[in-house]
Amino acid sequence: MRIDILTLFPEMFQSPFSVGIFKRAIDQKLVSVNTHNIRDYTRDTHHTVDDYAYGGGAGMILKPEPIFEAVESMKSDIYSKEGADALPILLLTPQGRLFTQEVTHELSRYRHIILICGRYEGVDERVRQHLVTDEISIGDYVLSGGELAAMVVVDAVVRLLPGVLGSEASPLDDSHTTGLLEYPQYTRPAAYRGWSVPQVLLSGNHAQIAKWRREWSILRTLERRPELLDKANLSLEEKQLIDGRKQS
Ligand code: 6GU
Repeated sequence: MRIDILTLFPEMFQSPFSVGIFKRAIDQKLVSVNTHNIRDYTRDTHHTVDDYAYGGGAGMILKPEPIFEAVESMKSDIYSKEGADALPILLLTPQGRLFTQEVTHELSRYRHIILICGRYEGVDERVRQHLVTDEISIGDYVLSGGELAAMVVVDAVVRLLPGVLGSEASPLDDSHTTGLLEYPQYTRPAAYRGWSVPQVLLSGNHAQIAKWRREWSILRTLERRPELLDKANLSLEEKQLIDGRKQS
């Protein structure tokens, strides 16, 4: 997968992509992440990227021309005109569609995506109307710019790409993919400061362990995020477990 990021602050993206699974994915060429400075696409001597809002008000607005030109130059570098039509061009903005695990799966199916980091005060509306194909928000709070949100999106999408996680870990088991939160996890030592690991996990009985984990996933979801249970795939027995808990 190829990911292009348009930003005023490309230097923000250096450290997250130079460690861990990201670095490995980039080194193995499973993904290429390219940042582009919007300022490089200005044509005036002052390299102006923003300007006052028509109608007044505080805050500067990102100008349309450098953003359009950056995206267009990228498209013409890579595609014939038709090929670029399906290319997702995503604007990161608090006004966007809420980013969920479903959206990560959706985005992970593209061969190429372009992310445009807005800034909180705003982006000229013509970018929204005539350039971007979708707008994404990572939650109901306000960040000073779209950069951190873009990193969140890229992280969540890249770890789903084939070969990025080791062979054992499967993104299909993730919280929010199963619709349930994760069960409690332990590692050695079996007893620490008198706190013991649940006996069943030491038993070697895989069926019992799977049952214990599934139950804890369900109970933990019930306790912390009950609204997720509506979408989870539960057996009749599991629904009864929940009803039992609700009544007690
Ligand atoms: Cl994508 N951008 C900004 N500036 N703030 C946000 C956001 C994005 N998502 C949540 N808050």
